[in-house]
Amino acid sequence: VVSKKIKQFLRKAKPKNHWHIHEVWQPDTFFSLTEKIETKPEVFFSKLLPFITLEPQPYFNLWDVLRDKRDAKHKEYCLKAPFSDFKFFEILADKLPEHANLHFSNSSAIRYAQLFEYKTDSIHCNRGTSGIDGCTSTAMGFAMKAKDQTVLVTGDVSFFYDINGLWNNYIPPYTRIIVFNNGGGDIFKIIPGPDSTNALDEFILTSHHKNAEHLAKHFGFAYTKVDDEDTLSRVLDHFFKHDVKAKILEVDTSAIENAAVLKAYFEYLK
Ligand SMILES: Cc1ncc(C[n+]2csc(CCOP(=O)(O)OP(=O)(O)O)c2C)c(N)n1
Repeated sequence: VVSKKIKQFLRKAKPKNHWHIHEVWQPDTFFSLTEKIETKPEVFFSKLLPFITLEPQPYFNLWDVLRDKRDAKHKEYCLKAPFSDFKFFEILADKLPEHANLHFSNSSAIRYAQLFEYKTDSIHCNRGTSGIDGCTSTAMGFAMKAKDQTVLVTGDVSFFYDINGLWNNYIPPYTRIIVFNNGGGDIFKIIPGPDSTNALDEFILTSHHKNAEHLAKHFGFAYTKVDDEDTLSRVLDHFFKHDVKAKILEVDTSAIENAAVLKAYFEYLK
């Protein structure tokens, strides 16, 4: 569970029962675990299904109506959202091919990612300790062994931090990396706390003006940079197609108040 708000909501809700279904690992994330079910979810549900009716219950309908309302607001906001990290994730969800293995880095990448739906189910992120170290290495290791294309979507600081992950002679040419460069660790403008200190820019956000162009060349990747919505859409129409080289696309949103666009989104949903 990535969202702290959802985690807190479920903890406060104090459910009467919480069953965790997994072969080996049943953490008590919501402080209310009542049953550890040591099997695969598909085995559990195949045994459960014959005993239950799938007619919608009032509780389901309650959430279903809320979700419809949220979906409508989400669509409205997307229509008017300016070019930004938020907009990039919206466009990505639309353009990403069906069979991609999608890897997200920490931290705003995986958070934005959760606001949209993708055509693929192969979605990965390290949320153990939520490190920005290793996101690229993990994705490149995965890419080497995967049959289908691997696509890493990463923030700029995570990308520069784990740059040695590209020092690998076996990265398949259909591998794709998208760096959304918002000029620092923008997550610290999004989460409450750091945004109220005057040390934010230099010591927490670590603002910078670097880009990935020379690193892309150094590691033998093709490189494209975009900083507006129309070009981004056009580039993404071809970006995932097979080619002779692995590619890096840099989406430059460093001149934009990305955190404000995201905060306005959550306000709009209320
Ligand atoms: C190894 C490690 N060091 C520091 C952090 C703290 N941290 C979390 S997110 C982040 C900044 C990430 O910035 P970026 O990759 O540009 O993405 P964004 O802020 O847009 O999410 C940092 C430094 C961490 N998670 N892991």
